[in-house]
Amino acid sequence: MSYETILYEVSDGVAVITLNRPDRLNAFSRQMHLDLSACLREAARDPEVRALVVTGAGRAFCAGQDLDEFDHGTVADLVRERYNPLILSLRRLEKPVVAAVNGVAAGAGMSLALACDLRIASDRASFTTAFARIGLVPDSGLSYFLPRLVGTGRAAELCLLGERVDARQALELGLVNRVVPEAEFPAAWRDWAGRLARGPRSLGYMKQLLAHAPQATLEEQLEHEAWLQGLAGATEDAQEGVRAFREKREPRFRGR
Ligand code: T3D
Repeated sequence: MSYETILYEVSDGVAVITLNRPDRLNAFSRQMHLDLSACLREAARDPEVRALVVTGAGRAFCAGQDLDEFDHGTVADLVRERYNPLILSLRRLEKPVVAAVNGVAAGAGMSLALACDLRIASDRASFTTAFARIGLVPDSGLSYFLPRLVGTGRAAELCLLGERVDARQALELGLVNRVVPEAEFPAAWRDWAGRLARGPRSLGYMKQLLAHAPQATLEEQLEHEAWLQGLAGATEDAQEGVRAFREKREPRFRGR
């Protein structure tokens, strides 16, 4: 299927979602919300898709809400109706999602990157929470993910002062997993995505496990691990993994 504001391409098990409003720094318009949620549904349903990448066209990753479409009167409703379901659908997707942060990520664009499972950044990327500058509070999960990634003190600094951090600072803070030079960036994120797409079905369960941990007690988390280990252990991929180990060869996972 094709989309008005998003490029969507599937190859070798990887769905690449490119936010495609480069003249607005890929800011979220109403149409881009509709397109993104539709293509996430498509990727979730498609058994060929085993990993996803979210990136941006042009020089930005995503500049958050399109401020030309901003309406002070309906802001809470828009957050509930558009951003919250988007963040939840990314987190509930049982397939790993990589944010390939090619440029600036601001406001809900930064939230989008933080809601992904892994973040790889070009050395031209930067991050700004941006909300303070326009008199809003963080939304789309930013206040949830940011302290978990960087700690509460640094999260407060990034939110209250709203300064823009470059890719190197983002790596030091733990906002991103890896930074690569611009010239090597597409090959680097494609390599990560390819490795995830060739991974076992259990990657989806791992994602659930890690999401469950921050609000669980040790006892609850141990039980959650046991439950998901039961599901993982029953997959074809777990059989293949153990068989391949015994046969001293690389496993060939099928995502089942
Ligand atoms: O109701 C609701 O929807 C609530 C939900 C809120 C969620 C949010 O995301 S709120 C936060 C919204 N985002 C921002 O406040 C960020 C605004 N943008 C910026 O601060 C800067 O543009 C950047 C830091 C992202 C990048 O700066 P820079 O200097 O690299 O680029 P620029 O020159 O500011 O922007 C280039 C163009 O993109 C420019 O247009 P022009 O002059 O070339 O015609 C600029 O207006 C446009 N642009 C950038 N961000 C947005 C945007 N246009 C609309 N909406 C934007 N968010």
